Amino acid sequence: MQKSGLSFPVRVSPEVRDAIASNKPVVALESTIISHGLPFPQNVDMALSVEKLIRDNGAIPATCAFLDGVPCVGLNESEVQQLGEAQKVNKVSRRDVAVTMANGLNGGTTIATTMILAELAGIKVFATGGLGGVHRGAEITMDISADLDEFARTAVAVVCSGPKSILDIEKTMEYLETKGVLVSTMGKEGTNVPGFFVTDSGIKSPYNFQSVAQAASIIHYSELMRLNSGQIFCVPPPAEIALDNSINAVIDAAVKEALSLGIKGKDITPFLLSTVAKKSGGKSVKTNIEFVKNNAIVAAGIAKEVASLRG
Ligand code: PSU
Ligand code: MN
Repeated sequence: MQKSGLSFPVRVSPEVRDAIASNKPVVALESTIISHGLPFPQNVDMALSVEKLIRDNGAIPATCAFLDGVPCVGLNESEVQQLGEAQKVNKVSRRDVAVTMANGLNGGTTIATTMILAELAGIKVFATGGLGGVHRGAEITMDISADLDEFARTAVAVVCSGPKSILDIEKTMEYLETKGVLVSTMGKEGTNVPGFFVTDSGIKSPYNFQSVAQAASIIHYSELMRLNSGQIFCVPPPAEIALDNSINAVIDAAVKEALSLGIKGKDITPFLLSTVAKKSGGKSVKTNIEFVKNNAIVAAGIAKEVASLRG
């Protein structure tokens, strides 16, 4: 093993480092969605266009990943391309961080790990598609995404379209309540939690917010009270990009298929997403990309408000 002697093991790009040092708004982005969530080449197109959208909306994007074992915050275009094309990329959640570094692997960061890297770098806001959560049948399999516990220990706000509808959303919400994690959904009072592909999961959101300033204020008070936890800001996919409830039958079939094939652990989410993509004739991929873009715009707005509250 090489001794690096570095006390700060994360490679933060100069642009992101400068932005953080001068209190400019920064939005972190994950990379499991690139390496395991979406097919090539749509994954690379999505990643680059989300970065551009964040810039167009006044913030600096910071895509996170492991390159040859080095945790990176802020990738350049060719690094994004490389990650999107590569066949052997580890899916890195909290459990996988140190082993990925020790073995010098390339890795896509899940929500949990992107939060870890964002916090180390000093980034407060992060945008993605959908949360990991409590899987259907978790009362037997005990499959609960490490994303959920990360919110209980890492102070980063995630803007997303709710827990993936391949999950048990009701149990996911219960788990987050137990862990003391705020979930607030954009929209008027009474707007339900979105279900990733669908605008309304049918599950009540504990809170709602109407403006990016309100979201930033919650982040601010959470910091002030040293809660040391993250927040989940859900943005329902707009009706024109959301799928209708017929996608639920496709999801149910994919969950059954995974069960019959014995797919488990970290492989189940990528399996379900790619099966739903195939069975929906690519429609789910299109929707997924569109709501990540929508979430990135909201995240840039929140990051700007957070910066101005600090300034
Ligand atoms: N959102 C997407 N596509 C994805 C994911 C999120 O639109 O592929 C990834 C995230 O990285 C999330 C992970 O953290 O799936 C959850 O995996 P698991 O259920 O194994 O914890
Ligand atoms: Mn799992």
